[in-house]
Amino acid sequence: MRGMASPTPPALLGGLSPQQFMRRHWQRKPLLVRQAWPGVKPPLTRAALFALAGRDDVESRLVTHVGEQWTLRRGPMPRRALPPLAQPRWTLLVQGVDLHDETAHAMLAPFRFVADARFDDLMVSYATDGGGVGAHVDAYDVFLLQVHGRRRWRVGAVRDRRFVEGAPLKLLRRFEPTEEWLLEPGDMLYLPPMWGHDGIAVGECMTASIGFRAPTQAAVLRELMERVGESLDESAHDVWYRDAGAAAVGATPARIPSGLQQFARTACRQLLRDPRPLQHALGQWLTEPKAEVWFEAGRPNPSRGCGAVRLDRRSRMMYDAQRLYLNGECVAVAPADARILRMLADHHRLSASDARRLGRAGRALINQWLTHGWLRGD
Ligand SMILES: [Mn+2]
Repeated sequence: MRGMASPTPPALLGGLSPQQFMRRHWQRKPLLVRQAWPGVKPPLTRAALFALAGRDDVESRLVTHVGEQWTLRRGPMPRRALPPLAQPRWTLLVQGVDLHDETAHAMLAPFRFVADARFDDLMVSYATDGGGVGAHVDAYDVFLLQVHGRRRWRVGAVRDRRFVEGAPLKLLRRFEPTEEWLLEPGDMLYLPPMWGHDGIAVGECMTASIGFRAPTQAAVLRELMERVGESLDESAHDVWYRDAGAAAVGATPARIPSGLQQFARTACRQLLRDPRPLQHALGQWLTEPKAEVWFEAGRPNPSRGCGAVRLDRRSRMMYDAQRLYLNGECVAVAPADARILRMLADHHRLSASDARRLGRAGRALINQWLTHGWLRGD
């Protein structure tokens, strides 16, 4: 990465081991780490970031403000839509930079002491002097890594979660910061979800936000129920509702019979008694590529040999006790192959010698994934 080594915990976490950090700070309280990443450089240049904001497969936002007057514009935006660099108080936010930039993607490696399932994206924000998005909260755990210039952060627990009415951004109506820090390049601030924060650029600056998704119960239910329904094995639930001996309905034929309600409830309960369909649906959902992601088709391994491979940076790969999940697909493989393919998921690469230990089915998967562009030859 431009000649700089990435730091590892405990240095990255100000002397805390990942275990200590997770126990004391994760989802609980902020942590400021001075020089978490000494010598850090922006993963991409300002010009490259602006170019990303011009693409329609990249999510970007431009926020400007004059006093209390905020303006939000959503991308894609051509370079000429961005204010001049000399103009203060504007910021450009580009989501999912890790999907588009190899250096940004490599910056995630030191943060893999948190489960991949929780990771969302790496956002890069560029701001001119005084730029920011106002005081707000996020539903995300986030590491705010200062990669260029300085930014002043004000942070505080939020009691009043109401927003300013009529503003294009969700700005906290009342924000009472209890801490204030000026972050220099290499400094990092961890924030748990729903902590109020307001970051204001002091001169031109760039910040990388490594964000971790905390799904809601509603999202889990919506996504999992749909998938479990789709994967339903009809034959296993080929049981008819019976109402032999049911009473005549008399004057209320439109009323839904309580026996039918009970039948539906029992069916759902029986379906969920087996945890596997839910686990499979969860794995598929968690590894589903984002809407804007597409893969360039690749080539399978030549001949019978199986060379070293690595996961494409856009691929999401996870596993549970039964299955492997890659980009929304769920595969069952024999235990010996599963052990090797789990290494691919954990390390994002597989050496040629490990790949050669795969059985025929495992090699076929590797070739299929190479063809999809989900894996790359190393
Ligand atoms: Mn935020």
